[in-house]
Amino acid sequence: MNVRKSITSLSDDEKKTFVNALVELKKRGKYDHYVHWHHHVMIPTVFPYEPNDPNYRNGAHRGPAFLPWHRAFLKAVENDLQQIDKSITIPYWDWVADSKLSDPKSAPIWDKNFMGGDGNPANTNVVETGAFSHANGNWNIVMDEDGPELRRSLGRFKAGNITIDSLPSEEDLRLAMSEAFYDVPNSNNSPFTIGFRNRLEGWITKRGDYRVRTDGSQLHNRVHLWVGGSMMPMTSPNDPVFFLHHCYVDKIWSDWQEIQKQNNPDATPHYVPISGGPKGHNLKDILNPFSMTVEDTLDNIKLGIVYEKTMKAFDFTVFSWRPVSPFWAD
Ligand SMILES: [Cu+2]
Repeated sequence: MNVRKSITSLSDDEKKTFVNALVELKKRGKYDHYVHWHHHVMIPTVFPYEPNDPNYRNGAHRGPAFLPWHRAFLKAVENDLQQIDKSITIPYWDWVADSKLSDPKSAPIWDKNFMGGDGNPANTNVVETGAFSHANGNWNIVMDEDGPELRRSLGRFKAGNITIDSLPSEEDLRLAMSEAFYDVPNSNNSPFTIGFRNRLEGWITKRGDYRVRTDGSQLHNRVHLWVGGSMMPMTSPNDPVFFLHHCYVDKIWSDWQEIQKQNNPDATPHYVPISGGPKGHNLKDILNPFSMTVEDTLDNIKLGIVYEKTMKAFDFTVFSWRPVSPFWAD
């Protein structure tokens, strides 16, 4: 069994092994494939008419397969890392814990001996510390894919009157954990599509739920924006923090599945749609470019993965579903 640990449980040696293995995958030309896979599966979303045409649904985002696709992705990358060192598992970044720090920018994840630090605002947000700084010579990003330098702008995202200066809070996580349904029709990214997947992906904003307190994108999406720089476009796996972020997203899903198994056993497999949904998002659909179906990803134990520090069902109040009506929300 592969135990995926919190980054706060890693020894200095484990951190070093993980970082070196990423650099080695980059050297071997493997790493850049990850960026292409993620980029490629997202391409249909560039069309403005995409939400209205079910044939143009993104295979990995804005729909139910968001969590399965990324679980398959993490597994593929972890297999490659283990070719370099068998002891490696992808660690997770508990950004809810970091949201409680007075300065999340100085959290251990951003140490120069681990993921490296913030970008330099005086130098177009280029990351200048750690193994993934371009100047260090080991982390060249393909020019067509947002390169060549890795960039970050921790907590400095601004668009119009929205600033993303905080990480998702424990309260935000509780809203997700208390969702009883995995997804609801139309399984899209509307702020009114209430359900675990859309909540965790981060599309349920203040507009769709009065219980959301912070402006703009939530949970998973919010973290991409908070890190900023290379984590913003479709090529976001260019920043290896992507994998630590998605590992935590996957852990949250795994914890939610466990809670649902206990509280809601009749609703197995705790996934929809079984069929008839958008292409690539149904239970038996293949998660391109992986040779796995949605169904194959649903049980992380079957994939040989367990998470350290599992959240317990009694840590969360599981509400029965209470509709948040769009009629008086906007
Ligand atoms: Cu993401």
